[in-house]
Amino acid sequence: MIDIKQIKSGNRRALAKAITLIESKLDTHREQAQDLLNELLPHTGNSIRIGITGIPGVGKSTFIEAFGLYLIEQGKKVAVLAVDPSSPIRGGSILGDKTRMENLSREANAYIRPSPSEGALGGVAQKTRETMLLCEAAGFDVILVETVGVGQSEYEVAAMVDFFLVLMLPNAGDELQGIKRGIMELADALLINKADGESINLAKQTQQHYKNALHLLSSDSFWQPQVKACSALNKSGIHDVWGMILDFIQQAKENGYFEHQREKQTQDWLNKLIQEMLTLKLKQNPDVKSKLPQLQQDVLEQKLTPYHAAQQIIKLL
Ligand SMILES: Nc1nc2c(ncn2[C@@H]2O[C@H](COP(=O)(O)OP(=O)(O)O)[C@@H](O)[C@H]2O)c(=O)[nH]1
Ligand SMILES: [Mg+2]
Repeated sequence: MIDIKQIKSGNRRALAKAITLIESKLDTHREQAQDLLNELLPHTGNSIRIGITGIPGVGKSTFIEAFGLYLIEQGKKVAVLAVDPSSPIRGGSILGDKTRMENLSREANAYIRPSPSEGALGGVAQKTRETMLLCEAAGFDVILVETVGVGQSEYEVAAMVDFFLVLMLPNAGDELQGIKRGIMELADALLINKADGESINLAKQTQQHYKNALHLLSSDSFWQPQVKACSALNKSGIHDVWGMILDFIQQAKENGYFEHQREKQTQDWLNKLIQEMLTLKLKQNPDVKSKLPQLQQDVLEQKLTPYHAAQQIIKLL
């Protein structure tokens, strides 16, 4: 059994075990995991949750290593999690990247967890959320959630963090760099990475370009999204990024936005789970199972409207 006290004292093995339980597909494990989370819940919420996204190759892993090491120097405990639904195909993104985060992964105050390959209820993002809570209970004060900015997962990550950071390449001409406009609008900051060597000037131009572009996006928030530049490779600009995030958190806490956003996120999460549980219950209901094929057939043969078929199914619950 997993010892709550050990998790709370930051025991890595206990934490790893708990996360494995969270990620398990077995129903019994899921029950145990939820019981565990329930007990730990009062000890969660005390971290700064940062989402990091960007197209492959932009330097997320390199940045996370540099940023993570910097935070550890500042006395923080840093957990790195990933939401990456594409990982089963590619064999685990962050896992391969662990070599790139070699220095960080050796730190006692860092914990790197690759993306769970599959999510049951709530999907992969659900498990990442729950893992985040476990890490908070274990005393991690900064949680970095990485996602590859090419799918749906970045929306899910944005919905579970306090600050959402989008990494970009120095490339003023190419306007959106494969990052969807919707993602830009979620960003609390854009970070032009690889601002080093011959790219320094281009990075500055890109920074200005996005400053102008973001200025056009009207915002009724207290926070005007920032555009920064850094070199994850040379570890420059990292301090500035952290300063900006601290600034954001301080302001957000003062004006109530921080708490409000977390509440909203939890509410949305609850609603999503209710929907999913309903769907699951429906699928597993024996009456539904036995009646559905015939109803489907009737609908296909135009003997019954889809509305009536759906009604009959719902009545079975
Ligand atoms: N010049 C330069 N190269 C970088 C920087 N950050 C990352 N890279 C390189 O870009 C490539 C992709 O980096 P990686 O961190 O794996 O990107 P990810 O796919 O977004 O995780 C690697 O070869 C890195 O060494 C940087 O700040 N400057
Ligand atoms: Mg990577």
